[in-house]
Amino acid sequence: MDNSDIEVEEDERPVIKIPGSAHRVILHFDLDCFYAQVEMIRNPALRDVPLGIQQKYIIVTCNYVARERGVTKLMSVTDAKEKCPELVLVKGEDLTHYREMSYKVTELLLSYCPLVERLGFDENFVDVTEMVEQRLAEISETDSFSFKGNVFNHSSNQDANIWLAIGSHIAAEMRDAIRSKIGLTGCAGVATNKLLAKLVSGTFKPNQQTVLLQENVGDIMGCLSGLRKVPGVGHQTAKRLQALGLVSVKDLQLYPLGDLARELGATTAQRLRNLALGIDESAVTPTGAPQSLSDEDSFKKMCSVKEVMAKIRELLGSLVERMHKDGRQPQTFRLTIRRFSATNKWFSRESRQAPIPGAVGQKIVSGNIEDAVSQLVPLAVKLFHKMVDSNAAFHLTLINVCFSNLQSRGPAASGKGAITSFFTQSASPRKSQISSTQNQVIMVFNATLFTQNAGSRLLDHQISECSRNVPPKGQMTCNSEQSEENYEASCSTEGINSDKTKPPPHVDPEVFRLLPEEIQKELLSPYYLNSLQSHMSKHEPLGNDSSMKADRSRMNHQQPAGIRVINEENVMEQEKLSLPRSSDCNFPGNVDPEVFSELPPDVQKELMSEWKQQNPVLKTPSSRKTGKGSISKSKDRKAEGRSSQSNNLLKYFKPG
Ligand code: DCP
Ligand code: MG
Ligand code: MG
Repeated sequence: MDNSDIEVEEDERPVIKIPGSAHRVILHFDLDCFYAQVEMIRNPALRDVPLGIQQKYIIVTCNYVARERGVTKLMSVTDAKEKCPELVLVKGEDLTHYREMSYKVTELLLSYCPLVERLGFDENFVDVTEMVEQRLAEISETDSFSFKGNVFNHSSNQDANIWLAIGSHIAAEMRDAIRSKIGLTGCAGVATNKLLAKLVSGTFKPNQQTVLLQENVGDIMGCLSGLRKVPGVGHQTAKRLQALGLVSVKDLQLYPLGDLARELGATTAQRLRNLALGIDESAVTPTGAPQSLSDEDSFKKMCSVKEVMAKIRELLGSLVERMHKDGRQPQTFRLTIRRFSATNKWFSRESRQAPIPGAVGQKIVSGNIEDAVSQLVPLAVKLFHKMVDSNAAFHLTLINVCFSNLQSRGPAASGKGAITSFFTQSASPRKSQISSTQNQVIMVFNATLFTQNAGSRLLDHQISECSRNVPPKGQMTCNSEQSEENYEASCSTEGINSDKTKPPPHVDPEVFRLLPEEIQKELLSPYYLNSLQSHMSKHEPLGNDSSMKADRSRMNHQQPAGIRVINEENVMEQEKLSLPRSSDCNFPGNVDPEVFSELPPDVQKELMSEWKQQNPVLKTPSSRKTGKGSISKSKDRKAEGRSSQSNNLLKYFKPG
């Protein structure tokens, strides 16, 4: 769309014509005071008292009784107590029950319609277009249609949009089911796209629903108090727009698109313009099982190895339990730390990863939790020492443990790794637990620490937006699935292409969507795709073992290609490091040789024998040529990365 699609009326309110999207019916659900509702279900005595959910020193949410008394979300505990001395506080740092309830809601919605996309813990988008079409086909022309619930800015002379009217009935049925089957109330928005459905769902709260008619799109966009209120416009983008003198949504609607394109690039300019106009063609993308599971905790100061080990053990305890319930076998373990930094408080994460010995992985799968944890702790500590010189003083503010590269184990277990297995997770006594997207975000984020171009700065921001779940004071446990933050990724906004842009093969779509446009483009360029293809075929394992191939395709599906690239680089490092190797057994691509060399001998032996038995997942020619040293390595590197483009791409994936 360009300026010609906007007609400016005399009062300068743009009339928006949206091609082709009028018949999509998208619902957005947002549960009421979610954590507080869960606690009220767990303890009905809390229903009628003002209730605040506390994480560290912040009230992350409060029930509507407390809201009536002036308590607001994200208020400090001190302020909240001042406003409402009788406020009852419940600790909300263990997310287990919230997660369980959250997945129950998604599961229930999925029983109506397959197109359900989670957004944070308490929100879901549902594309009910097909359901509406079916109902429409079943009704006779004489049936009259009314809207269920509220209609935004409704006036009596408006034509009823039959599609949205049916959508409002479906939304009401779904909300009824969520209330009667799970016991939770919530709001719903009914509109023609995700952006508008999300915007309108919160207009009447709590426990209500609202339809947005196409003719009121301009009204709802005009109601937003600033650009930052547009879902998808993050802090950084709002700042860039402000530098151009654009503060209100209307400013952005009316700013010449050509000028905006000159400042921000054509794609970003168009996307932002569309957002300001309420146009969002992104699809409701069904949420699958997480591609990684992790757990983390943040704290003010951790400065001894003893404390670090204790924290790692504690985090691993609950993570291994969750992994066991998931049913898949993790292949890779990653440790992430955050050092204290006065200037860059939230974004200075570093991580190292290592393969998990099969025997340990199997212990996780079979539920031998204690043993698995005991064997993982030394691995984690080795990774820790790779990042931190414990002879010198150190100051950590966060530790994250993560399992990735999750492999389903045969048909019997394959269903367990599906999303349904996340609906039934039972209690485990941990604070913040993170899955899927956030981890991928962290992984990409680590890459950005080492690059200094505009693209990576934007990416830093995208990630900061996605991780913006830690309050300014830094006291709060980091929750992974926060809705507002994730919306940017979910709606493919903030410098991200539309969902329609397909990632290249072997690139995780979620990670892809988070990349800056320049990088997306580079990854999609024929040059890169060709080099990727020849690269992949170079590393195909020999032979025709179909089971191996199946495994590998699963791995590729679960692990972004970039990570694979990292690992290959690490393998190449072997020669320089002259690390242990066997002439007939090569390290698979995901092995960090330095970490390998520091593993306990029995674990090393176990891994070596495993690799001997299997073909390595990814063979790197240079790692086989012992004795040729760095010359052959650099030759190999040159040959592999002759394309400067693919070389450029590597830097975005290089680990810390
Ligand atoms: N949450 C959090 N930290 C934040 C924001 C939210 O831990 N910075 C948690 C607590 C909320 C839940 O996420 O219960 C959902 O967030 P919402 O913004 O949807 O808020 P609520 O559901 O609590 O209230 P509302 O009725 O306004 O939707
Ligand atoms: Mg919400
Ligand atoms: Mg909510």
